[in-house]
Amino acid sequence: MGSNREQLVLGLNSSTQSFSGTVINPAQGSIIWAGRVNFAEELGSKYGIGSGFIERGNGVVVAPPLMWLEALDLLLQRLRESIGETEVTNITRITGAGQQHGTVYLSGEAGEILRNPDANRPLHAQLGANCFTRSESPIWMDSSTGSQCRIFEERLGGRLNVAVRTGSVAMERFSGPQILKFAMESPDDYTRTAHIALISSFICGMFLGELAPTEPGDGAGMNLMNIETFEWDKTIIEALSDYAPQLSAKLPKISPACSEIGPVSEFMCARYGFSPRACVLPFSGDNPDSLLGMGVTGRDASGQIVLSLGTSDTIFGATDRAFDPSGSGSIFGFADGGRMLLLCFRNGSLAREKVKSHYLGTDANWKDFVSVLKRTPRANGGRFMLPFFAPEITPNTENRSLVQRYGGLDDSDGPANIRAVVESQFLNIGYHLAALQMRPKTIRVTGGAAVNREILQIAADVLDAELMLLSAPSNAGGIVTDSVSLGAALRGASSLGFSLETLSERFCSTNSERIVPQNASDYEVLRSAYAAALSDRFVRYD
Ligand code: XUL
Repeated sequence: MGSNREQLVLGLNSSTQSFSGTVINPAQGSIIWAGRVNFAEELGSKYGIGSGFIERGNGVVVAPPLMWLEALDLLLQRLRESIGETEVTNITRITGAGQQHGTVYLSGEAGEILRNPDANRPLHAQLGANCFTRSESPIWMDSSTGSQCRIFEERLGGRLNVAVRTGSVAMERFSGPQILKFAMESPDDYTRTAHIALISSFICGMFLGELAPTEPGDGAGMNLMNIETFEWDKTIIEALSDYAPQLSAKLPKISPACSEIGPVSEFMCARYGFSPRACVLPFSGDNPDSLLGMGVTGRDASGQIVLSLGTSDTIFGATDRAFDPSGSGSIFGFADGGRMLLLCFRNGSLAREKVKSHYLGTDANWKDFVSVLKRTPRANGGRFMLPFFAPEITPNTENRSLVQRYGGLDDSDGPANIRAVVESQFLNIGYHLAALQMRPKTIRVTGGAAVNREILQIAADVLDAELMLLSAPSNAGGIVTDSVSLGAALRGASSLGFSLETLSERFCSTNSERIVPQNASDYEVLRSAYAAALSDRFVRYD
């Protein structure tokens, strides 16, 4: 084996709209490669998807697992072409993350094929229809399982008890209610299902050449894992067994996030040039790995909050809490063995995108959007909205969209509506942070929209917090926007003997740009008006 200095680590991110990867040299603190396959641009017409998913109506949102495999094939080919065969053989750890909560339903045949695929053909051409008991996977945007959530609550003695056991109240997008719905609506297909993978463990299995375990970060996004023991909760599984028999046997194992779970498969070595000495670690959820990629680890971790402006907007940080009594926050396992808290706002980039094309036309770009923000007044003359164009997760709008305008905001006034969406999204985030008694003075920010300084200034002012961008290691340039694949790579590197703290110091420099709140007091009136509008519509449970 080469010395520690030559060993590279590959971190992957199978997210909602793209599949990306980062290769790092942990000893040198450098990024060797970063690449991405965009689903809509590169595979959209083949799989009939728009922004990476398909809306089937009634809150059902799915994506085809074969698309993720085809994107992985493209990404790994690009990796080899770009860094060359020798560097690929220097990769000794491989891991990654997936969009959370989504599930893949596999028949007994899938395991067989995975063990011995033909290296001359990509996996998506070999895992045929017989391997899946359901050709489309429900993803985190699905909000169709309200009645299954009620079953969880009834069977487990109420809403709060589900949260105490699993770290989250029963949530529509979580895998447990989704699995229950599948078992109730398609019992024969459920019976034929030998294995239910998370999106992350499904991709991990491609590297291992067998069905892969999950870990406590992504496992917690199912409402099936006990948040104290990090094992499947037998009481819950038993309570659901008349609807979903034999569930334990179908679930992946749970391994620690930083453990080595086996060598990379012969197929992966033959097809993409990996070395047989490369080890695979469990794949995690995109948010847990993003937390690591944003440098939150170690002794001072619990005060650090991250805002990720992606397909969804999310807020998360390390925590000692085991559940959130208000029901909005979710607790997941974190790679350092502890826990993290997350709030997920579904109407993130897609809602910003929607108003952009509605008011500025489908050809408009983000520059046009920003120029509107520049010429509209801060706090919008008191105009704001409940900006939930698609069913929202926080607050839970229960499978309905909810757009309501206030302060004389006129639907036909494009510029005022564009500003209102951005401001109101951050008013909503601030409202829910305050409900959790969280009033961070500094927030680390990442995700695609983090490149947009005008949006960040509004966020800093509305949230009354300083925003901190992480600079990518100098050789990679720029700021960290794919903190997920970077975080996965850091987790992989921890199994080479580097501590997470050392990796964080090397890769997650906070010594970069800061966006300071300049006009926070301008938003005082809007903050209270938003809180009043929201509490008018939503009952809080705490
Ligand atoms: C988190 C959540 C989303 C997905 C997609 O609970 O649903 O953030 O992980 O990124």
